[in-house]
Amino acid sequence: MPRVAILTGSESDLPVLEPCVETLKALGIDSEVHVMSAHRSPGKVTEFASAAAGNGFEVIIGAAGMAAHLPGVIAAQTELPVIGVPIAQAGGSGLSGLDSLLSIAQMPPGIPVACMAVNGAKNAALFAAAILALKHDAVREALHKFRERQAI
Ligand code: RP5
Repeated sequence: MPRVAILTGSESDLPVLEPCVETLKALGIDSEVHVMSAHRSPGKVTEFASAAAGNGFEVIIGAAGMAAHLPGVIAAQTELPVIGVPIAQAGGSGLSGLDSLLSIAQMPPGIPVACMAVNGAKNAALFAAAILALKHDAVREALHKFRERQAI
């Protein structure tokens, strides 16, 4: 089963990420959620990101709010594709996620991060699935069925 790591900057982000976990599961993709911060636990991020490919992960989703450096810091330490989810929480920074959106989207040339919409957790799962579908037939079929089901 393909494996995705979901890393997020705080336990307070976890409710926003539920649709990501659920969507990956529905598509038959194994995922693990870990809380670690580019600012508060940089050593943990380095340890995880640099070992992720060797540990069998194929895609990493990085979610964070405010000055959201986590996805970029992950991407700097792995060649796996990294999908960023800017987080906006009720009562958060006051910038409604624009701060995290720009922090993730505006990566300098050389280290890309795929940036989803603010709180775009479900799309992060679907984008991860699209990447995995290039290699895994079961994911390609599951994604195809999902797209058929949501068609109106
Ligand atoms: C970021 O700071 C986290 O990703 C979270 O969105 C935000 C606030 O974190 P807490 O103060 O709730 O832990 O690093």
